[in-house]
Amino acid sequence: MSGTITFTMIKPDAVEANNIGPILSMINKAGFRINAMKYLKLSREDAGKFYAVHKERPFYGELVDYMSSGPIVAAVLSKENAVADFRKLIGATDPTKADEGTIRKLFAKSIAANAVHGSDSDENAAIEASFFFSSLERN
Ligand code: IDP
Ligand code: MG
Repeated sequence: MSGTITFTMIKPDAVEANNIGPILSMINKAGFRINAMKYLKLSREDAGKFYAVHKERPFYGELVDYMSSGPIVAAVLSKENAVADFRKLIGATDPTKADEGTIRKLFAKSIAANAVHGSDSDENAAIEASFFFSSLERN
């Protein structure tokens, strides 16, 4: 692996809309390598654990319901400056505020169903990657 890592999920709305391919293509074209990847459906309990940092926020229940509503793709990505560059590629949380050409601007349905997750720090990228993948599964 070269560079630093970030963690992403293609969320249920984007999987449902058949946008796994176009989103992975944008990720690769932006220079990220895929070091690990899996397709799965989160249980409500696991979605709650993943987003535990948000449990006091008003949208927590909605977020957990949504993230366990259908299959997702989880992946570990690497690139120089991976966390910040990936946040730039995905755009703002609210797709109506996301820059033109970003993944959320192109594919998100709403502020909750916003197509993709991206880690917000190197520390959280490591925690989130290990939530889904053991070191043996990462290349
Ligand atoms: P981020 O995904 O851009 O880092 P966060 O503030 O960490 O945004 O929120 C985590 C996720 O919670 C968002 O991606 C989105 O799916 C959901 N979310 C954030 N704000 C709202 C809201 O105001 N209403 C409903 N869902 C929200
Ligand atoms: Mg976040």
